[in-house]
Amino acid sequence: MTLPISEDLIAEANAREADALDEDYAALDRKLARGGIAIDAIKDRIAAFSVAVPSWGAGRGGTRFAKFPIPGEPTNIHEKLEDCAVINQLGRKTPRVSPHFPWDKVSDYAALKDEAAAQGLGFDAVNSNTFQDQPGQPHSYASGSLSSTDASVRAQAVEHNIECIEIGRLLGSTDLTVWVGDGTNFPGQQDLGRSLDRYLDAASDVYAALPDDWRMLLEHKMFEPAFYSSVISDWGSSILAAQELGPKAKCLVDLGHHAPNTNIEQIVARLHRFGKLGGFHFNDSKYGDDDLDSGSINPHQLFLIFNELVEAELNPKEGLRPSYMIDQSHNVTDPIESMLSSAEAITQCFARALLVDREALHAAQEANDTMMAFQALRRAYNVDVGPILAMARMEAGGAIDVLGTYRQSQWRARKAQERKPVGLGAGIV
Ligand SMILES: [Mn+2]
Repeated sequence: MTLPISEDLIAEANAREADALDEDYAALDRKLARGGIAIDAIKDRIAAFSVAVPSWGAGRGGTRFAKFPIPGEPTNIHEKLEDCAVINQLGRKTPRVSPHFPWDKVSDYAALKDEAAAQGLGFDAVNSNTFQDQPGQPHSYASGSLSSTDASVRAQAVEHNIECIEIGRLLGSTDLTVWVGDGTNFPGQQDLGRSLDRYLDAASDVYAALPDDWRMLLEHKMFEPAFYSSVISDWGSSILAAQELGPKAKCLVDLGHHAPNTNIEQIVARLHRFGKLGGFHFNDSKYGDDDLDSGSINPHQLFLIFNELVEAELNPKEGLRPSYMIDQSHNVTDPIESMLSSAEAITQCFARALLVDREALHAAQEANDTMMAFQALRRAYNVDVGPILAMARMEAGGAIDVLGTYRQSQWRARKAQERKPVGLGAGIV
């Protein structure tokens, strides 16, 4: 395996931080032990936790107004894999990359799988794209894809999704994530019932092509690019569609795809209750589908979501295997830094959820002791779990100070010399 950052550089950086980490870890060990929690058991859970990164997240995103590329930005899947390898080498939390087609198309997928493996990476869910037209494509998705009124457009969208499954099999994926931009901008533009019928009919053709061990993850989104209605607009539409399609269809929750102030943790609990919780796209938002860095705006919500996931683990339903991915648009930061910071924020929330005294929480809930139930969550949320994450990372070969070590590596400056510049294309991603 050839990892991109010098192991000596990581070791030297870690040597400067190791004493302070040992002290902090020992102090946290004593604090947690008073509450009957073994810090090493939490560290083992953290060591086993991972979240995928999206191939498209390795590049600068953009808003609908502009994109401002940075020197050294990756321009193809091979360069994106290199950057994802940096993220995983330093952070040790992101060993899988979620590819997107046709953006990541290559001629030899077996070779791409080997190329990733040589850098310590595997592939996560494959993402289909029927929300934009490609050069030479016979039919346009301008009026929808899986829900189009035109049977030949629906057939083309089905065929693309099946092609994504075929590619995913070569890459070692076992999930197909389907998000469609289908919807309307005007009342009356489409029949709201019939458009869902058409979607379900086409989606069932995709479902029928799933291998036995695959899942189809349905990603709902309330608005954008359509602003009056979306065909799979919310978790209600999503779970109804997943129930109709069959047991391999699950719901994927993108944190930004809801109305402001929606109680997402409750949606998580509901989806789990009916065995339909398939996975997450992590990001954060202030107003809409902002795709800001995970935990940057509302880390408490992220903690509450992980609290439900830990509850779900304790009360499993058939097939609980949530898939985790970061789905963000990095408009003003180096994407490597954003994904390092985001993977850390996500893992912190998982660690805090593991620290919740479940016995005390459940007892307080049963006794209707509102304040003590709340305090059971609050105590865990207030713990600085940084030393646990850093220790797990260092033991796995990563950097204690991920951002500091990344900057010392001069990775982006070196790539700016080697890689061709990115064009100034505008566009939301
Ligand atoms: Mn998403």
